[in-house]
Amino acid sequence: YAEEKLIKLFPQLFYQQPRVLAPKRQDVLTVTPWLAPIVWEGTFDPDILDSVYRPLNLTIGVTAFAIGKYTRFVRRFLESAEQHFLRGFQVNYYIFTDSPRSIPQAQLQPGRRLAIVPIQKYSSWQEISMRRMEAIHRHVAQVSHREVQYLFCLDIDMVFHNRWGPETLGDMVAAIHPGYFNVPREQFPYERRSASAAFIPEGEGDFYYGGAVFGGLVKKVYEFTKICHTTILADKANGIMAAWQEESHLNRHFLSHKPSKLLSPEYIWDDKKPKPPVIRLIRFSTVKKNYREVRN
Ligand code: 5GW
Ligand code: MN
Repeated sequence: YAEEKLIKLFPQLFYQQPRVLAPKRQDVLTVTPWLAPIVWEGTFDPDILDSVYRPLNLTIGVTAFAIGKYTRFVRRFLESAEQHFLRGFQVNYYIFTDSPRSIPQAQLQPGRRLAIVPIQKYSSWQEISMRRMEAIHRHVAQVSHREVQYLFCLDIDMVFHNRWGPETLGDMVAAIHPGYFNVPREQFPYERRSASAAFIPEGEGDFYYGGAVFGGLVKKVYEFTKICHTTILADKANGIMAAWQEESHLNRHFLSHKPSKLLSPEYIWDDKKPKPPVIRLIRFSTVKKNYREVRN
């Protein structure tokens, strides 16, 4: 009996020895110059990661906004997240919406809950994108800092297709934008006007990160969203709107505050793009949407 119990407490994992001289991926960068891992399929063992993180009894939060017609994306987002997002972990979904009645009641696995966060309807999409950072910051302060240890902030017009596990957890996590992982930094669509607080001059920049996926320790996300909201407001006071709104501010912030972990474009793909061979697996991807229809 004692032996059986021991095995249950310390399940022995059998796996191949990691080989110092035989890296699993040689076709992609797997660590940044500041020694943050870049998460790619093939670089990690899902079973080891699960066995490391399961005993920590974590709860992971997800924020996503569903304002106006974007409530139509909630069902697929949640149903696919139940299949693939941190399976077997406790998860709180926080759906920020101007229309709580339009949010479908999803069937969730045990230990997982959906919380609807009512917010006002903003007059324009510029306003929506400006207020996202503020709303997340406020929600962390008021609610989620007590409920979760890690928080991911995701676009709602996306679907999970494959595992998104604890390999994604880190102090501050950013995702490499699928449109720019293979282009020189001069071509990154950073904000190039020096009048903006999001300004990045040519010759600078590490990666182009997507605004649709970021996360980290709840305290780090709290600080990060505060700073981004403040720089967005500073621009607004000067009558300037950065090229890609909060994404531009996020990129500026991560230039001087390097993320501790990067997700490869597997974690922020775009269904409109053909899958190149370096992307072995698409985990989370934008759904095709009729921009005109959904945004009017
Ligand atoms: C509406 C018009 C233009 C741009 C954004 C919106 C919009 C965004 C909206 O009406 N309602 C809404 O909930 N959003 C939230 O902002 C969604 O969570 C959405 O995923 C996120 C980012 O906007 P996207 O997905 O339209 O931006 P892209 O750059 O991913 O196409
Ligand atoms: Mn989107």
